[in-house]
Amino acid sequence: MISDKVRNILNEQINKEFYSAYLYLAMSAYFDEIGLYGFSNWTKVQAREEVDHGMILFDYLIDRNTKVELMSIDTPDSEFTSPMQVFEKILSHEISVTESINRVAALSDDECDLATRNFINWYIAEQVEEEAAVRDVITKLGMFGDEKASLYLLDREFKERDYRAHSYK
Ligand code: OFO
Repeated sequence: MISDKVRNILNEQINKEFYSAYLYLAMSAYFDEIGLYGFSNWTKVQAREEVDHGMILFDYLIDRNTKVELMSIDTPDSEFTSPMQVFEKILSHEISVTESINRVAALSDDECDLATRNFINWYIAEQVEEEAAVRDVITKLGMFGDEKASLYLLDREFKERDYRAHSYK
C-alpha cells in the first residue's frame, strides 16, 4: 500500500517528467528554427525519453493499485539565445530533477516504502547519466566557442542520436 505522501510525490514527479518533455520540445523547435537540425534531433529524442520517464511512473502507480492524478503542464521556457545557453538551461533543469528524485527516495525511506525506494533507483542512475551527457555537450561547446565549422560537426554528430524506449522492468 502506497501512503498518501508517496502517492502525491509520485504524481508530482509524473508532471515534472512531462514538463521536461515539453521543455525539450521547445528547445527542439528553437534549434530547428536556427537550422541546427542535429541539435533539434538530440532534444527531440530527449523529449521522447522524458515521456517514457513519465509513463514508467504512471505504470508503477497502476501496478501498485494507486490513483494516478494528472495535473496541468506548465508552459515551458522558450527564451533561447544560443546552443550554450540552451545546454546550460538543460543542466540546471536536470539538476532540479535530480533533487526532486532524491526527495522521492528520501520520502520512500521515511515512509518505509521499500518497493518505491527500490523503483526510484532506476531514476537515480538515469539522472547521473543525463547530467553527465549534458556536461559533456557543455564542455564541447565551450571548447568550440562560436566557431561555425565545429558547431556543424557537433550538429552532424547529434543527428545520429537514436531514440531507444526506456523501461524499468
Ligand atoms: Fe531528464 O530526466 Fe527525466 O527523470
